Amino acid sequence: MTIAYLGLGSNLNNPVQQVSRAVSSLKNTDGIIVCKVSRFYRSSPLGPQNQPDFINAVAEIESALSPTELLFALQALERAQGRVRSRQRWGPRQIDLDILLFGSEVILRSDLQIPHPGLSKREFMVYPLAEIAPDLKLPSGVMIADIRKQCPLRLMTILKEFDYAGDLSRNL
Ligand code: ROI
Repeated sequence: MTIAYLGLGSNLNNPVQQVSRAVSSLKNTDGIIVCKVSRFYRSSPLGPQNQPDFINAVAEIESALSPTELLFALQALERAQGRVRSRQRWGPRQIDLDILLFGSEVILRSDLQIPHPGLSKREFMVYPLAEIAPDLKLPSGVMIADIRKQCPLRLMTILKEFDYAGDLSRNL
């Protein structure tokens, strides 16, 4: 079993419900145990601005699946949840499930890069990850807490009413 961190995001068709549904689907997936889920964060879109705000969260899982098997499982969940891949780069999406970290593995393939290449720069990944794993060290040896210090918060708010993480909320 490997501890992995997943980024969840949605900005279409009731994003809060979409992210909640993705958490439920992950819980029902063989080979995945969901250990923790961050609070939900509302963030302004990275990329084209003519799209709705996103709801983002990060989940900590235990994976019995290999990185490739996990990638395929996440893609199947995205499809089951009605994600249609559009041609617009960085356009709106109903659900997006990304592998941020997989143990201490570093994978640089054309179809899969771990750690997620945007991880250190995207506040909507960094803050929820630091919330549920404050002592986490990345494969590079850098601490998530130090990345968070370097990562501007921009326009991000926490949705209090979707506080899955209970007393972990002290971390922000
Ligand atoms: N912007 C935000 N704020 N959150 C996301 O999850 C997100 N995902 C994306 C793009 C379109 C790059 N922008 C995003 O894929």
